[in-house]
Amino acid sequence: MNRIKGIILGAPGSGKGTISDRIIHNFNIKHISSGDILRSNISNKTELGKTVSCYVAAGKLVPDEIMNRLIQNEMKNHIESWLLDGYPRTITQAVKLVENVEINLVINLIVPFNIIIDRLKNRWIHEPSGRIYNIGFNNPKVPGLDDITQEKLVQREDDKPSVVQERLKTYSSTVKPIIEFFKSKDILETFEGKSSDEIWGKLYPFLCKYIEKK
Ligand code: G5P
Ligand code: MG
Repeated sequence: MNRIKGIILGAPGSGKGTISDRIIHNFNIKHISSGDILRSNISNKTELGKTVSCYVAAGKLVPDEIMNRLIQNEMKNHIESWLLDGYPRTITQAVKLVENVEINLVINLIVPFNIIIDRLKNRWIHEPSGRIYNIGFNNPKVPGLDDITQEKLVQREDDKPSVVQERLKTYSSTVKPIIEFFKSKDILETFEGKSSDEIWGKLYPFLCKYIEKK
């Protein structure tokens, strides 16, 4: 497997973005985050952004037809290795995805929910780039400002505790068939841990076996 056509799966706050950052830093892979694309459309007030903002703010899933169209469009630009983060989120999305591309790796992250709930209280992001910070884990160099652009960091609307509960509930009720679907294709690899460092300690050597480092 020298070209990854992959997915990173995991609950909200399980570290998909954090681990993806480490992957793209070490390997030649493009990171495609459905949430980052939606948030950028919301903050730029595009037509799509206006349609999806109420779903995202409430922690509800955006309808499958919208997401399938959005991701198919995005994927047209990428023929090399890529990692999808946040998509697919329903079995309908998973089935649609494999109609169009042959996925060869699904990285499934498992982190206890009590840890996730604590982390999300402290998440700050640089919205234009999707860069992620966490007070106490990966602090920005200057409090409140992005390391690269020095622009202001913001908290995500959907990181309010009540919305986090809703997102975790949605995840728990939708993930099982997706896991089974990819398990049956023999491409699911699960990495469990209480921290991203612990997960990275297992994932990095695994990836090195299959793909060339940068
Ligand atoms: P997203 O954007 O896909 P989620 O909910 O799946 O959002 P999220 O919240 O982006 O996932 P993550 O990427 O898994 O979480 O986690 P992360 O950001 O890397 O880490 C969370 C925090 O913990 C960060 O602050 C990080 O620094 C910190 N952290 C990481 N590791 C550690 C650690 O070891 N220790 C500590 N202390 N901290 C750590 O989707 C958002 C919304 O968009 C819509 C939905 O409305 C969704 O709710 N959406 C879709 N709807 C339908 N279908 C789709 N396919 C959709 N995709 C998006
Ligand atoms: Mg994320």
